Amino acid sequence: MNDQAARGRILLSVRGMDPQRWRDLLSRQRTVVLEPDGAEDPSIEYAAVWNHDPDVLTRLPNLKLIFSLGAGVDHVLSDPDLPDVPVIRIVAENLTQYMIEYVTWRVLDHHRQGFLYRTQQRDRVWRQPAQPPAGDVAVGIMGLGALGGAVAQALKALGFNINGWSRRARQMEGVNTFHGETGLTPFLEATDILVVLLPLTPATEGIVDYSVLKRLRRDGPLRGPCLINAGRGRLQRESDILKALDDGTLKEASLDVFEREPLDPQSPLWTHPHVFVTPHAAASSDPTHLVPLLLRQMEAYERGEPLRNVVDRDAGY
Ligand code: NDP
Ligand code: OXD
Repeated sequence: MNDQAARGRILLSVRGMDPQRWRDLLSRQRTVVLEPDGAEDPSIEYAAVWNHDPDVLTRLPNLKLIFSLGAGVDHVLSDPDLPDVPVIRIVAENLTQYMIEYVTWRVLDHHRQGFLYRTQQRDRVWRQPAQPPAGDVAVGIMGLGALGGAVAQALKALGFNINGWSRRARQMEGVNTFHGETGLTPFLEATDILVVLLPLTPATEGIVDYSVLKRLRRDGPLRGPCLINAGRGRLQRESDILKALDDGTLKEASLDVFEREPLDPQSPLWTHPHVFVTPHAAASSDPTHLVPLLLRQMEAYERGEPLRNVVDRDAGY
């Protein structure tokens, strides 16, 4: 038996993204079985999944680890028959860098009045509106984890004031931190641009609703609060966002994620003049960068080393 054949095999179960590149790269070191093959196969020890079919994992008698092919794990934990083995999520420099770029781009567009300038250009209007400095603007980040924490530091370096909200108390250099239920209102009231980088869990589902948008700072330098959601679509109530935009509670929104994806062609979000839509593209999982991390984790596990980035199933992320 050659070295590759002796190693634990990987089941790749992927919906809504092309598995080919993942398969090619993983296959350089281990045998990969593409679902629907693999049921009852005792040589499969690992599963690498994105929106897998719920029936699949329970049928693997020797499954040892489950890898999410993304940072979020709501798609894994929603499996009612999820086997009781560690679930590993992605934390990677490359993914974090993409998210820093996306959020910085959207924050700067709201801050530097991109929506207004695009309208002015369309109408051939030559007018310079007042521009507040970044130091007068507060960006509030919901979720201060691997992504939210890195985004906070990048925006801090640009001169924005940064507020951060998390589940547990956190200290972070240069960030005004808030946590839990009691920290939410003071966090929102001190925020001009709200950035959502939370995981989707039972505690966070639907959290970005009208009552949250209503509590954002109304008399800030941008003349109205802005929303950026790059976490998960089901964190937000889209009807509440539209209501808040239309009654002036919210000035503008950049949305990368939606309650239902792909976004319905009939959704008014597509054409709303104060909404910027991207198709869940803020920080896509790139197999070239991520497969080596997965393979290294498998090797470390086989050497008996501690696992990294293990999901806390009770917390849901
Ligand atoms: P982490 O698990 O590292 O961080 C999650 C953060 O959210 C933590 O600060 C955590 O608090 C906080 N949090 C969780 N639950 C609550 C709660 N109930 N109340 C307040 N704060 C809470 O996740 P990442 O930063 O790696 O990723 C965040 C999310 O981004 C992913 O789950 C995924 O859904 C999304 N994502 C989106 C992408 C895209 O392309 N649009 C790409 C990649 C990820 P605490 O610090 O106390 O634990
Ligand atoms: C992720 C995502 O969770 O792409 O990584 O949304």
